[in-house]
Amino acid sequence: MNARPLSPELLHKMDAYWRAANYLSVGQIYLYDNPLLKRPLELGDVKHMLLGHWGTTPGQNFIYVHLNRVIKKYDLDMIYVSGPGHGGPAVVGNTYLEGTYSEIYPNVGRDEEGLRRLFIQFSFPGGIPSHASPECPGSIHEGGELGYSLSHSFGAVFDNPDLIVACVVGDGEAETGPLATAWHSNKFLNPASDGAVLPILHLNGYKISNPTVLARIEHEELEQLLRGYGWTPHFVEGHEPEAMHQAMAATLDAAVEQIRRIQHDAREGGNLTRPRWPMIVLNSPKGWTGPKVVDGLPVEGTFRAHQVPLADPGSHPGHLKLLEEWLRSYRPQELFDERGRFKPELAELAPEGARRMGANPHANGGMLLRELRMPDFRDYAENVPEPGSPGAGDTLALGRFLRDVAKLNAEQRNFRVFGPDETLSNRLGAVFEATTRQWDARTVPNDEFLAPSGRVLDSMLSEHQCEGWLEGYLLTGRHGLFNCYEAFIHIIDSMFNQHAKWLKVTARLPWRPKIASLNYLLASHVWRQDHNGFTHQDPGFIDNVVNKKAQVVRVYFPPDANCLLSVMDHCLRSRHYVNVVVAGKHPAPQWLTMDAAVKHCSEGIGIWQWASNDQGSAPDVVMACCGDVPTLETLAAVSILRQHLPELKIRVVNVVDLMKLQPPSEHPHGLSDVDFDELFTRDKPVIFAYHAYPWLIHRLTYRRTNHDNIHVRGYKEEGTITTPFDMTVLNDLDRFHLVMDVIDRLPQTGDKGVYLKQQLKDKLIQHKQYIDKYGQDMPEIRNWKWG
Ligand SMILES: Cc1ncc(C[n+]2csc(CCOP(=O)(O)OP(=O)(O)O)c2C)c(N)n1
Ligand SMILES: [Mg+2]
Repeated sequence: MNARPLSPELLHKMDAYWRAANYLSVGQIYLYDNPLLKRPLELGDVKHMLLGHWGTTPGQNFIYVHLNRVIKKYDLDMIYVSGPGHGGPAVVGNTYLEGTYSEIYPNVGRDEEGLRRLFIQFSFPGGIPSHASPECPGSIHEGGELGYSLSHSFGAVFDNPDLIVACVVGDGEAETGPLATAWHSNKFLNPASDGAVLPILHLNGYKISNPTVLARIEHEELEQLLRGYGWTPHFVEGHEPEAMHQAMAATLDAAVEQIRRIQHDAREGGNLTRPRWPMIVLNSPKGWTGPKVVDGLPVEGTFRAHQVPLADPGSHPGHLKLLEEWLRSYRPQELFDERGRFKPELAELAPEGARRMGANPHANGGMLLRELRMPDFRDYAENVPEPGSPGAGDTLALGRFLRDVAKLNAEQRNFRVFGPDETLSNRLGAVFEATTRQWDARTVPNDEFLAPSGRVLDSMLSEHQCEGWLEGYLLTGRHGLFNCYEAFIHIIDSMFNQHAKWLKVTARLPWRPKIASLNYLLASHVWRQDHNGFTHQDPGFIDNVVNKKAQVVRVYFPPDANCLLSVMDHCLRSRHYVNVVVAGKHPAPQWLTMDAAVKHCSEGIGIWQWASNDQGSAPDVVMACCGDVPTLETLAAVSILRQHLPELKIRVVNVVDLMKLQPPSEHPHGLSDVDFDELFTRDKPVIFAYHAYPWLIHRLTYRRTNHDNIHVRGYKEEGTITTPFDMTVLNDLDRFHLVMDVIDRLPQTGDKGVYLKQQLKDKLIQHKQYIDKYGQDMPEIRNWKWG
């Protein structure tokens, strides 16, 4: 390794570039006016509210300047992921210096007025957030919620063989579960057909007010830890700028050359043995180059540098002086000319055109998005000669469709299926007829479907990784699906939140074209956890999802396989949403032919006329259902009612698209009040059997005319290892309870109703006795058929 690769001149310029980025960063945090310090700093030049994070920023500026050098030297296709994204001033400042910022936001031009605007807008009402937010060119990762940088980076490089993601990992961020597990991503990367991630662990020693664990273990332990995760760590340590520039440059050269060698060996030499990819540990002071001591307390190189080191120049005259000294220490007059233009001899250090990290199209995935080649989902239809025909399992049919989506897009390499070891369990196994699981660690003879490349990434038991990889994959312009047990998708509640926020904000940025939707398939759901029981019974993810902006979220409950196919076809074609699809994997009755399913799913909600008998008159009761198991129980309840109380007029309404229930003012899918009243009536009892927690239905319908008459049954946290039917009984969602609910609300059922109710109560006791004795549901339940 050449220990001093930088000529004195280049070193001098790079240091000046770094000073410029640092100057812009401090300017963003503090300055309201006087952007070039042409006159002495006054209190009026300083913002009233001082917000932002200085601590991480100079280190990230240092990294960015050095990445620019290697991009130019090696003509790299590289993007930057800022794990500690609160260092927003760094990415904003650097994209400004390289010119991309002003190209997107011409209002923030490359002159004195532009600088003033750049400074004011930061953390200012009506301006930009203080993170590597969607507004920032070149960002695919806001980094507000720490932990996902490395998974996002790997998602970005799958199937992008020429791309390198430089991923800055905060040493505090590295303590989070998602980040800790993400080091293992290197076992899933194919050096021939994927790109590379260069992690840069930013070991600045501190978080907000604590040291970091990785900074307080021995050097040897840290090195062993990273080696144990399969990386080759290179350490760059110190604080003296000149030595650090040389060390960083030498190390980056070595890392890039190592990446190139690995890729060459794999691509030209066919060597797909798992490589030990390089990574960098940058051990530099937190708040490097900032104030050393403030009010008698050390700041640079301590946790006190995390946010705004000089917090209150208004009431501390000394702080104003320190701030001016700090800003002037970067010698702005050497960096910007009289008019505020970045000096050309420095500006030329940045890469050009799309090689600039702020302009790289991979960081604006919608620009690269290509449509999926889709098979005709109707070709995978289940044959449904009559409602209630047996089906082998809804996800089974979907698996065949996904198999062919994978096959048709194998050449484009832009579709992947993700899952935490559950693709087979969720009964999507058909995909393995067309592809394999991508896995670059060792294999032994009995392994199944593992190969160095494949469309499925489901061999790591980490919902965080699945989510992070998929998000990174989507954000860089590709398509995918996350299949997961319903209960455990909660693990990524918070990651979903962040992605939904990203989608909301980017939807109104005209320079960011839309990306493919994030599709969840939640199979193995609450009602069928026969052998797993209570721990696996939790449909609450949906409640979290509907909190997010209506433009972004969609929730679907296809009641059978043909509906599932139709819904998933729609989801895979859609853009910029989060689609949640809940489906069953067990053998279950099928209700709709493909033609009927397409119509029903297009409408999202509708009367099932074949199951209703209120044609030509007002119904006495509306039996609504949403979800495969609630639909089954509702239809079984209807058949009991039809047999015992034939004079009752019953309307069956099935809901596929949950968002239809909301008013159109709340969700773009919402039914108009007129349409809602037509379906659910203005005054008749509605017995609503719902897949998940019942109160969500109330929340969605509380403004509807007939809300007071809507009576919802759903999961009420009663569960255990028991029979499928008993699960519904435990939660009062079973057919018998549904019938009793009707009788209770219809006085006209009179004595006939009272007698029927008594029989059903007896039935429930009989059911309990039967399952206790035989360990399965009664034959009349197991063999029940519609019609
Ligand atoms: C998941 C999560 N937990 C807590 C926080 C609050 N927080 C913001 S910055 C920070 C410290 C980050 O430390 P580090 O990753 O080392 O970043 P740096 O030192 O570069 O600022 C914390 C705890 C957060 N943003 N995200
Ligand atoms: Mg830190």
